[in-house]
Amino acid sequence: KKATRLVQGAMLAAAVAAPAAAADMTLRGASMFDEEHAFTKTLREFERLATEYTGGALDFDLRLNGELGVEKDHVTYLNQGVAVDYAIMAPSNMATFAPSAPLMDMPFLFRDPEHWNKVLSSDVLAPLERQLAEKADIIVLGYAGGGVRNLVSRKPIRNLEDLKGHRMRVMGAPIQARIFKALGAAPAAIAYNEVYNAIQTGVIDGFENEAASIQNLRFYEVAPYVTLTKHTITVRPLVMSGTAWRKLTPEQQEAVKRAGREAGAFGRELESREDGIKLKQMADAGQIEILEFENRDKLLDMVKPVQDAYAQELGASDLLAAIRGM
Ligand code: MAV
Repeated sequence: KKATRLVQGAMLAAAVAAPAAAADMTLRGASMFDEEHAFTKTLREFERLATEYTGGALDFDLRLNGELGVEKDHVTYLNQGVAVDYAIMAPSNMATFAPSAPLMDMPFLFRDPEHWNKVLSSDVLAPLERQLAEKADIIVLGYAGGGVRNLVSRKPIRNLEDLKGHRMRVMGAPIQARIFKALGAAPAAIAYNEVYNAIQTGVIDGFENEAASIQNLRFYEVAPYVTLTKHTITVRPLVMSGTAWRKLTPEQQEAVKRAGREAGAFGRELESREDGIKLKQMADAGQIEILEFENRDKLLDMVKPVQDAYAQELGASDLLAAIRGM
């Protein structure tokens, strides 16, 4: 009896001392990777900052290792307002809900890291954010990314000749297949969690991806050749479902937005800094062989008409011109 009362007393004291300890709401997040991946670290930073800025009003429950599926699943959940409240994802996975979102994910969009950085530090992508909110009910809080995507294959690819007819997986957005078709490859949209097996069984001969993910999911085990086409510098929005967003007070929305923006910047710095390091780690460990692509500049000329046509179809020619002009 006495012991119970003591415990109750202690609990009461603790409650009085820390009145803000209990959160108002728990938000569930999803990552396809473990704690080591830049996306997961970015989401952790977002949680830390959002907790701080809301004075502990929000709790976070982040599910890792693809427990809640791949990004293609996450985007459906976010759109429906079920199962996942926040995540980081490739805009190419949002194509079904917001057709112009993949524009920010288009291969050869950015000249170099400086250009990429300039675009992401500006508000030039605001029209795409509006479309995401209206059509997909998904709120962009910030931008992570910063990995450089290269060809990853089971046979060496060194030039356009090798690329001819190359059976490779691309992300689901039609613009991805169009770009790689224009380069002579034979692209197929395959779910990310089927890529490893598809390469292993010879259904495809490769795909394209960035160092952080090649390493985290051990794609090098089945596709050890990495060809430096450097065709994409990734833009990976940190997003929240409109359903979760509307449950927040205006103050909490502001806090979460600030946390998302800052966590995104943290993630961009992290992933872009680690990109080359991770490639080298895998090469030094004998996991990958790094190859140059002959006449890489020629690829730019080949895809430009495809980019132009795609932007025009979306009514986004001005936006593309604005991005290119930065
Ligand atoms: C990498 O893991 C990330 O860029 C992720 O956002 C993409 O969805 C994935 O590749 C992919 O290629 O589907």
